[in-house]
Amino acid sequence: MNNYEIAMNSEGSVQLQNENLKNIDVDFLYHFGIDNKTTDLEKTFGDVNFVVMGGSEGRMENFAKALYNHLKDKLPNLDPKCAETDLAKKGGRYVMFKIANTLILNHGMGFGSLSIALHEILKLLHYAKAKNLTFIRMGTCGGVGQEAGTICITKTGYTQLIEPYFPYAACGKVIKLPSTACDQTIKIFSEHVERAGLTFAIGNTVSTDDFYEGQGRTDGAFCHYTSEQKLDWLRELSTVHNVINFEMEACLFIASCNRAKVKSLCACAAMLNRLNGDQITSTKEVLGGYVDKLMSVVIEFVSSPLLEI
Ligand code: R2B
Ligand code: URA
Repeated sequence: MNNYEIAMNSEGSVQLQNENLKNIDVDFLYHFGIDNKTTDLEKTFGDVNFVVMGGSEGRMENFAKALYNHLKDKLPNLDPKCAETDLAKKGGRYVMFKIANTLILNHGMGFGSLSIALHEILKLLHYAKAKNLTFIRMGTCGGVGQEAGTICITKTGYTQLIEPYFPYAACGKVIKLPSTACDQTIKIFSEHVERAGLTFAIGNTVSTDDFYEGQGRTDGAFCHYTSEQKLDWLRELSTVHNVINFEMEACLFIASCNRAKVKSLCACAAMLNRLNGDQITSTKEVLGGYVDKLMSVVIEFVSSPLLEI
């Protein structure tokens, strides 16, 4: 079975694999402060086709505003309050906005908070009977042989031990979930990036539990290896494993989407080239500019089916 077959199901709806849910009268999506009894999920979320996730609350709020501004004159029925209405406010953990066909939420840093957000958003969209779904993670990363500003698009998410799957631990056992993203979605998205005139790379992403030693940095509170050992590892990742970047979520993000049989895409703007250093020293404005350019491409990508571009 190739990755495209893993990621697809005929109607693009979320395929949950949990018989226990049939015996739950009301499912409380605790971290969103939403349940499937007091909210009509089908009415509120049934038309969602894209889920755009990223780490920070502020970035996702900005993305919601930018998508709203892009669509407001073209879609006259768009709720003028949608970019200010945080649908997960009651949960107090994440922010969530719905702009036309796109659900936008933050996932925090690392696998723990991402995993919770994914369980709950996948259940929410299953109850909502949403179809033709694509999940996008829009983030930042450290480039490996890629210069700052490069859009790094993940083919396969790797563990920090350079394994091409996500090792999901439950009840004291590990299951290995395939973590290769949907080729066709990568192709369509990279055409949008190309049209926007941005530099991009498609390759493998190492998703780590840690920003410092986990990514071979020498500037953390601890470091038990030399700069030469670090550089040997980074060069081996690039030349032997076609690794283009480090971040902290792609492997689980893609694996969970594959498990639910929905399409997924991870695109991250590089903050630096790790072959040249560890510290991120560019100004906030410069770094923000890289993320803004990525956001513009994601806006084109999610709005093109609506505007039939
Ligand atoms: C990228 O940036 C964050 C760490 O600074 C982390 O969430 C990630 O994947
Ligand atoms: N995010 C990461 O996880 N690593 C980097 O180097 C930059 C952003």
